[in-house]
Amino acid sequence: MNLTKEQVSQLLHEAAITLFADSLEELPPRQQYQALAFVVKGLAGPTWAAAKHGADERGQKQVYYFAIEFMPGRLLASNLLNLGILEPVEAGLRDLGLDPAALYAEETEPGLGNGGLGRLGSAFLDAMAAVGIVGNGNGVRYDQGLFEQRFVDGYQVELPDDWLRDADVWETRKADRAVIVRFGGQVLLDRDRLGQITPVYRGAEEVFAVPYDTAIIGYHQPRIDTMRLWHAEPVPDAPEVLTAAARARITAITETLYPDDSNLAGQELRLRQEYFFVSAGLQSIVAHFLKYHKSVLQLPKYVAVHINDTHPALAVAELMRLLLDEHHLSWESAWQTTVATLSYTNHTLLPEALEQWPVDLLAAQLPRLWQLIQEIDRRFRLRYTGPFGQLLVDRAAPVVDGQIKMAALAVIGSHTVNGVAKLHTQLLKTQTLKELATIFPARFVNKTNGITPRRWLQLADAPLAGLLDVQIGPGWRTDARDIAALADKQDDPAVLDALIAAKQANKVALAGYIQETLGLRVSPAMIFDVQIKRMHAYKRQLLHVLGILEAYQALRAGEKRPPRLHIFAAKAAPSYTYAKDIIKLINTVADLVNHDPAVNGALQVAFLPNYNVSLAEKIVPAADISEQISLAGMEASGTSNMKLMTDGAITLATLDGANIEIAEAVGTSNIALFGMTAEEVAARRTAGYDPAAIAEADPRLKKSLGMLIDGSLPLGSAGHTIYESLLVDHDEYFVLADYASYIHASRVLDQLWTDPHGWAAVALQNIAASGRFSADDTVRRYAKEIWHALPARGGQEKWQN
Ligand code: GPU
Repeated sequence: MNLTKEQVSQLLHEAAITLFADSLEELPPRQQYQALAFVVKGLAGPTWAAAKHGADERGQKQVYYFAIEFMPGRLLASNLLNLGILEPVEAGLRDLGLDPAALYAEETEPGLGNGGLGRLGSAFLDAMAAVGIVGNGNGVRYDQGLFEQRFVDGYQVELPDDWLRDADVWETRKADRAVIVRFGGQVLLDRDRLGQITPVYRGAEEVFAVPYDTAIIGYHQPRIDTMRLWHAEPVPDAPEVLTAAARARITAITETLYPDDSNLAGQELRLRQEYFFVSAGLQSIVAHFLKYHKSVLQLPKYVAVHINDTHPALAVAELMRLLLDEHHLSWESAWQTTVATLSYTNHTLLPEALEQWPVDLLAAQLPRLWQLIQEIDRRFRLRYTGPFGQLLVDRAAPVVDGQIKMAALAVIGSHTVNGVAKLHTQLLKTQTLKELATIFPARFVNKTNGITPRRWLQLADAPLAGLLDVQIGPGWRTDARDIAALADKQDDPAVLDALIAAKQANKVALAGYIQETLGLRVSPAMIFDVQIKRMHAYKRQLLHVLGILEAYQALRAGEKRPPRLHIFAAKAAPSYTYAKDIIKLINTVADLVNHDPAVNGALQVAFLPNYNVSLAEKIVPAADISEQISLAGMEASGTSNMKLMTDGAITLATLDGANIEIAEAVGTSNIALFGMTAEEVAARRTAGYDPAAIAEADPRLKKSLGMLIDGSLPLGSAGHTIYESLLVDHDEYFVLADYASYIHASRVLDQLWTDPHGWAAVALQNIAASGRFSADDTVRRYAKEIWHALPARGGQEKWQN
C-alpha cells in the first residue's frame, strides 16, 4: 500500500477531529494512538471487505483455526509493517513531533491467552495471512484477559485485566451475524414415520453469541484474514424475561479467561466457554458456506476446521449435530463429512493437562451432544473391538468410567492429528495416545511450531534487522529461510563487531527498562541470561535458581566469573501455590544477591513483573543466553526458544521439545546442551532416584539447599515447601539429577564469553539457522499436509482504496 507522510499527517488530523472533536496536538497520547489506529483500520477496511468475498468467489478453501486463547500482542506497529506503511507513518509522526514508539506503547495488549498455546494461534493467523492462506481465527472475546501480575513483598499479586476500558480500536462488532447457542434443558427425539429424527428442546437456556472481528493483515500483500471472537449476551427481545441471576450466568461465559496454563480446569463454566465458541463458530461457518454452496457434503472441499488442543474438541459432536439435526444427513455421511473437515493439534503430554469431562456435567449442560458422544463411542467400540481387542479399545474410547476424554474424541473425529515438535509427536504416538495411534497410525503427523520473524525480528529487533539488510540484503524479510546466508559471515570480524553492537543497543534499552521498573541498575556489559515462560515446576525455573546460588557461593569464595544478569519473567496460575513459591524464591534470591556488596556487579537477578507479549518484545532482543531447561519429555515444543535464537541468544538447553530441532539446525557446537534425555528420564523413573544422595555429595548444592530453610533467605513457608519437594517428595522433575550437568554447561558458556568474537560467531550461527522456525513455513506445511488449503500469494486481490 502506498502512502506519503503528508497523507499520514492529514489523515491523522482528520481522525482527531472526527473521533475526539479536538486537534491532534491537543490530544493526550492515548487518544493520539487511537486516532492513528483508527486511520490504519480505515486504510485496511476496503481491502478487508473485498477479501471476505474474494475467497468464496474464487472457490479457495478456507481455514478456521479454533482456539480458546489468542495472544495477538499489540497490533499497531505490526499492522503498519504488514501494510507496508511503517516508514511513511513513522516519518509523518516525527514531522508532527510525535514519538512512534511512545504511541505504540499506548495500546493495551489483549491478553486473551495464558502462554505458548495462545501466542502460537496468533502467530499462525499472522503467518496464514502472510503466505496467502484464507485463515480465520475463532475464539472467545473475554471481557477480562489474563491477570496483571505485580509483586508485593516478593509474592505474586493478581489484578484484573480490564483491557477494554478504553475500547479496542481494532475490533468490529457484528451484531447482525450473531447466532444462538443452547445449553441445558431436555432434548427429546421426535421420530417421524420415515425414521427421520428431530430433536425437540425443552427448557434450554439460550445465549446470544455476538462476533467481534479483527483484521489480520498479510505482510506486504493485499490479503486480510479475520480473527473472530465471540461474546456472550442475553438474547435481545426474547419472549421470556430473564432474572438478573440468569443474565449473569450468560454473561459469565465470556467474562474472564481461565488463568490456567497446561493444566486442566474442570469447571462447568469452562465447559460452557468451550461449547459456546465452538457452537457459535460452526453455526456461522455452515451458514456462510451455504450461501455459496448447495450441499453440506461439500464442506470438506472448501472448509478446514482446526482444533487447537482439546478445548474446541466438542467441535466433533457439534458438527455432527448440525449435519444431522439441521441438515438431515445420515449418520454415515455426517460422520464422513465431520472427519474430513476437522483436524487436531495436541499441545501437551502432561497427564494433568489432558481434558476430561464428567459425564454428568456434560450431559446436564449439553444434553444433545451427550447423546451424540454416546453414539460416537458406541460405534467406535463396535467398529474396532474386533480388530484390536477389548482392552485396547477401552483405553482408546472417548467414554470411560463416567468421564469423556476429549483427546480421544478429537482424534476419532479428525482426519489428522499432530504434535508440535518431533519428540513430542513421537511420545504422543508411543505413550500418551498410543492406543489411538495403533488404531489410526496414518493420522498422526508432526508439525513443529514456529514463530513470526516479523514481530520478533523486524519489529522487536530493529538493530539486528538493519544488520541483516546490510549483510545479506532484505530478502529475509519475506522469506525467513534467506537468513541462512548470514552463516557465511561468521569469520568476518566487522560483521561480528556489528552483531555485538546490535545486541549491545538492545541490552542498553532493556537495562533502562529494568532500572525504571525495578529500580535496579544493571550493566549492559553483563551476560543477559534469560528465562521467560509460564512459571511451572516442569519448566524448572528452580534449576536456574540453584545455578544462581552456585554462582553466588563461587563469587563469595573469591572465584572470578564473567558478570551475569539473570532475567526472569513468568506468571503463575493463581491457584498453583508451588509455582507461586518459586516466584517468591526468585524475588528473595534477587534481594540477596543484588544487595550483597561481595558479589556486586558480578551477579544480579531481575524478575520483571507482568510477562506478556509486549514485555517479551523488550527482553528477547537483549538476551545473550536462552534458558530452555525443562525436564526432557515434558515441554511439548516451546516457542520462546525459537524467538530467542532468532534474535541471537545462545541456547542453554535440555534435549526437550523443539530444543532438539534447534540443536539439529545449529549444530551441537553452537548450543549448550545438558541433562538427561527423555529416554533416560523414563529409565531413571523406573529405576528409582535418590535426590538426597546427590545433594549430600555436592557441598555447594548442599549449601544452596540449606539456604532454603536455614534463614539466610527470608522465604516464609515457601522455603520449606520447595526444600521438601526436592528432598522429601523425591524431586518429581529431576532438578537435582540434572544439576551438575546444568552447572557444567553454564560454565562452558562463561568460558565462551571471554572470547567476544567467539561468542558472536556462535550467536551468528544461531540467527542464521533460525529461518526454519518461521511460522510461515509451519503454516505452509499445515496447509499442504493437513488442511489441503493451498496458499495463493499475491495476484488474487488488489489494495482497495
Ligand atoms: N501449551 Br496444553 C500452553 O501454552 N498451554 C496449554 O494449555 C497447553 C500447552 C504450550 C506448551 O506447553 C508448549 O510446549 C508449546 O510450545 C505451546 O503450547 C505451543 O504449542
